[in-house]
Amino acid sequence: MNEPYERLLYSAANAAEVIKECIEQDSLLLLVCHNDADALSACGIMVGSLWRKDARFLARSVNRIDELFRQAEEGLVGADCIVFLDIGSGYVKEIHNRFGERRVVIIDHHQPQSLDVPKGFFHLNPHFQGLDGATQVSASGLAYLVSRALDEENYVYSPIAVVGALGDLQDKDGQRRLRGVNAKIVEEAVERGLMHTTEDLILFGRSFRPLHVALASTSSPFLPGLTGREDACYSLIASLGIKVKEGDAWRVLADLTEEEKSRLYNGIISFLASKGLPASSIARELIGTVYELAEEDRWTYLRDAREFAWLLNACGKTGNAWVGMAVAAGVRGGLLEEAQKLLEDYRVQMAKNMELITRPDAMTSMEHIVVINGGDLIDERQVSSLASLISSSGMIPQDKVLIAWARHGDRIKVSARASRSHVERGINLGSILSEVAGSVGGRGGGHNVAAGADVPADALELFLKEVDRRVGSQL
Ligand SMILES: [Mn+2]
Repeated sequence: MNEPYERLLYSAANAAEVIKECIEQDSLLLLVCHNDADALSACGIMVGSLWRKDARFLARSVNRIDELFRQAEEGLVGADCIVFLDIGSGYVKEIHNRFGERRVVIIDHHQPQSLDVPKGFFHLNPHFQGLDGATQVSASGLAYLVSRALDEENYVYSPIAVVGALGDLQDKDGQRRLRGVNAKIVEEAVERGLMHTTEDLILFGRSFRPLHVALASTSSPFLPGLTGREDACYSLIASLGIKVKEGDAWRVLADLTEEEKSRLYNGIISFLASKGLPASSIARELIGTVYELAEEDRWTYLRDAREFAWLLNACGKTGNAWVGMAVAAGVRGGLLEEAQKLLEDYRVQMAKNMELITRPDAMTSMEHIVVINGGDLIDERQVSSLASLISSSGMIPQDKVLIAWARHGDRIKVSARASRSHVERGINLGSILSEVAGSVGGRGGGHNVAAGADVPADALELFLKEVDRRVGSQL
């Protein structure tokens, strides 16, 4: 990996040069990102880095890149230099058509639409160095490499890069831990004393939250019947004969003996199996590396990196992206309290969504895909998080690709997830969704394992049939 990594660093340094020039010329920079945890982490890292340089900039998150294109057509985008984060690699031509006159930096890890980079553009994407953007590095990792090239002191953002990668589920490959470029960033964060890592059960808050609360907070994997249900978690733990208190003090996961941990683990598995869930695939998701942010207070939702990612998602998917961006950039105090409230509401909302979509009529099984019909019941901004949850909770058959959708006006937002074994057998969801969406008048793209699309509502049936057929033929 070393040589591609060196080349990636070189490319990141070049991206930093372009941004540095913009800052030195006192140009107005515009940061544009998507609305998920990785995007907000990437943008937060860049916001923090630009603050430190006293640069003039605006930052905004968009649900779809078309929002920005529409504003550009109305002459409402005034910046001299535009930096795209976690978005843009699939739209190089469109971006060039609208912003060809300006300086543009694209920092993204989605599959690039083409290898050509227009003049005046800078395009940082790990696929150019032969690195897999789905597992090796996320947009926040790339933004971090750029920010480090801007200023050594920006190492303080290394934990945020880890948060973003976990938000994009880059830790999923049989074992739940980060690899590749992500692992290098983890190493750096650990060396600087900003992060602790441990191999353990992946409960949110293993070292500081009462056991039953930690289990109820755990949402990656999502544990149906347990996530969001402290009462159920308490009774499960008690029924396993595990003491929840030592004297007056609540016990935390880290206090448990190995024997107690395995009793807990097996207890969770039998609980899920008793609900008819494919417990063994969920079980695999429950063990791995836990990433803790050493400098965050223990009472916050920022201490556990996976939970931090959830908090950012909660901000982004409820129309409060700016709150998440600010927290990722380092703002605390009242804004953090607001973000934590958003996460609490979001957890409840997602638990409700999970109940809605696991009703038999909400799921349709086709030959190679399972379709989750969100209809008007699910907020379109939450479709992709929901798809990730369902795929991580192992609730659908492993041999099928998951497609979830929800309506917004006369459009349909689609989100798709495949397993690693699909990819090994040749599936590339990014290209399938891009081509099929394009053929029915929509647009789509993404990674081999995870992709999204936006299509006209009246083309939904045709779209699903064609995706099913394409998945079959790629297999
Ligand atoms: Mn991303």
